[in-house]
Amino acid sequence: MEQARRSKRQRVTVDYAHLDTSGLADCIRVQYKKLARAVVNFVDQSQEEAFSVSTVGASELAAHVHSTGFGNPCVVRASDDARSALGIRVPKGELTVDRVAELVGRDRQVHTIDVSTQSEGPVYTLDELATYFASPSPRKPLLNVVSLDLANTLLHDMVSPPSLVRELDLVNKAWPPSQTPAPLVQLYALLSVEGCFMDFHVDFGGSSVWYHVLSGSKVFLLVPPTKFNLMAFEEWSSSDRQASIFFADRATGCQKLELTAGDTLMLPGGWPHCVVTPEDSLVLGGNFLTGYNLPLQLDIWQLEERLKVRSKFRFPFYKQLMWHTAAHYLAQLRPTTKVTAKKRLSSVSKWEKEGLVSLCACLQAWLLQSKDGSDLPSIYRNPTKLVKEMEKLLKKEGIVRSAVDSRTTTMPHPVLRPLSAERPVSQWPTLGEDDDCDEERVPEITDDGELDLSDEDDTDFLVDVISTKWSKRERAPAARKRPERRAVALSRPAKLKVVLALPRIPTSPPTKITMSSSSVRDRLLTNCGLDPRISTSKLRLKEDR
Ligand SMILES: O=C(O)CCC(=O)C(=O)O
Ligand SMILES: [Fe+2]
Repeated sequence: MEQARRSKRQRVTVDYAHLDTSGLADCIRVQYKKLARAVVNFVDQSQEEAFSVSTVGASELAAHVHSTGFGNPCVVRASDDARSALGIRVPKGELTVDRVAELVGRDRQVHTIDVSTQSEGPVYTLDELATYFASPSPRKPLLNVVSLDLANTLLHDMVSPPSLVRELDLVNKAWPPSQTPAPLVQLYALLSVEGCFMDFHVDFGGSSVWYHVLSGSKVFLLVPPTKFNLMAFEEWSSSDRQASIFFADRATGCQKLELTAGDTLMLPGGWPHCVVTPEDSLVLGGNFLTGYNLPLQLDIWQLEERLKVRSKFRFPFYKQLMWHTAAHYLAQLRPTTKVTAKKRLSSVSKWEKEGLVSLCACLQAWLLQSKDGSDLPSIYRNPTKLVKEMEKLLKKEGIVRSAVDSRTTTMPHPVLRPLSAERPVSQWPTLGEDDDCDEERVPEITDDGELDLSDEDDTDFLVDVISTKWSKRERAPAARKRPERRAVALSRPAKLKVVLALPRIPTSPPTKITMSSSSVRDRLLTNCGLDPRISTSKLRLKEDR
């Protein structure tokens, strides 16, 4: 009986309807409903203080981040003056998807993520997206928009990120205005319908994120970027079992964070995370690289290289930005007179200085690798001298250790289980009455004459679980609002250009990995000085970074 039942279960199902256009890899279905439920029901693991999420008052955020070097996620809860204290500006009145379409341009094309495959979905116009949002839940297909770039739109001029983000962002700090174009990834709108789930990922280039919920709610599961967790993440990202394994089962110290309207999250770079959307939500957010997180940012850049993440999914002009960053800090560190030297050195924090050691090593490697110097901005005539001078200044201060982030702590000896030992999502015991998605379904023919293999069209479970929780916490979730259905206005702001969104899709799309999991595993273990032939269940990895 059990045997027969199991044979009917599948880890993933294949969307045969799109096989010819997308290829097999893009058609792997993810059991997002079960994964989302696991996130919502997740019980936090014991935390190392260095890695726990801090709840801070809006007026204390900047001081907290500067005094801790932005090592842990910070959340500022909604309050009457939170936005103004953070320096966040949003349009007056309610911002609906329909209004976004009005302000950005109804014919503007947006990239979507198909939640059931975690890959690129159809391209919609904002007009189509507004209609999609106005349709009743559950929507089919389930689509998430996380990369609506607001640059050059009317909405852009009505919105500002937190002032701290503008202060930390290396593009603001170090990118010379004469060098165009600059990487513009600081301001996006995220439009997500009820039931959306974004599987574990690290934002591109190890960039940090600001994330302000305008309406609706979100549930994050955050994974501390310890050496162990990042190694497990790389292995999971490279595995052909990625779609069927809940990454949190392989990581340690995961934390759940629920956000409702008015809340703001500052997530430092390099933290793997996944996100559930329990109700239609509108979020403003963006990405930025900082001088506080250089070692981890560079680690993630290297991870993207190893995973062969396509340039379309990567932080734009990353190498150029790192050269400008080095030049910026060199100007800060370089003593001009004896009096100013001391002052200048103390204006650069210990985290930045440690990070600069990693940056120098990386720039040197890039110089050695580069055949044509194409990623080196032409304003740097003598890049070797630049790096050497920086190293000398840092050495003089006694900062010589390379690739070290002093905040990374020892976690209690996690055991790296072989991926094959992981129970696939499809074999989880049912978690609720409506849980039917582990059954392989007989394809049905839809009204459109298409094969329907969707097995996860009921998302109400999320709303139930979340609203029970909120009522317990006496924090009412924002009312579920649906944009009014109304006639599409024909007048469009004529001067608006259609600006293609910079892709900001997760660094490790499940479909594009070419290495076999066993070779990745071998290499990871070898990198850690471990013999890959030893059974991994016997290995204990020490956090020693
Ligand atoms: O809000 C979401 O659904 C995903 C947010 C996120 O992590 C991202 O866009 O990188
Ligand atoms: Fe993200």
